[in-house]
Amino acid sequence: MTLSARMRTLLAASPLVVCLGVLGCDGDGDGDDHDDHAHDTGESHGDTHGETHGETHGESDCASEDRDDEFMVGLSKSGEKASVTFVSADPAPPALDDNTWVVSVTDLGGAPLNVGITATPMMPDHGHGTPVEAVVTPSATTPGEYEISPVNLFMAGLWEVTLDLDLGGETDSVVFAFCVE
Ligand SMILES: [Cu+2]
Repeated sequence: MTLSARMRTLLAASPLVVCLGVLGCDGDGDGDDHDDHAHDTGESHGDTHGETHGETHGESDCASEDRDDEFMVGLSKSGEKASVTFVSADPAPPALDDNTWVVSVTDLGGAPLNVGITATPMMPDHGHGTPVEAVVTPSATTPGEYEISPVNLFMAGLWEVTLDLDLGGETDSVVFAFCVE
């Protein structure tokens, strides 16, 4: 028996190879739908948000970025003790350079919290932040509401903005992620 003949015999005898061959021939046939659907369920949430955004149709990096939050008034992140919710953003959605955000901070039950906030923008893919310090100003009229400005996102790409909360003896933090271009 020649070497190649032995290889063919081994390949033909292997269920794995036969199975791969069948799948390969089947390609995108309907037979696989059950498994694929189960795998995709987790990701479809993000896609749904993306579609409501509507305007990103091009080939830009942000269009293919899936680690970012889709901005909307009411976008909210919860830590272990507090929730932070967007009241407004200028510009909206957040964009390159200086941004002014107004957020509402509550406990997990929705009651306004009096907190200290430190905003720290970082670009996770580049490992740098911004030298521009955001100033946090409590609203004079609305408990739990704070203006954060400037949130300086000076480079195109994905930014993660961590809001560290000083709850008076306790701390918490939330992260908002936006891709700007
Ligand atoms: Cu960068």
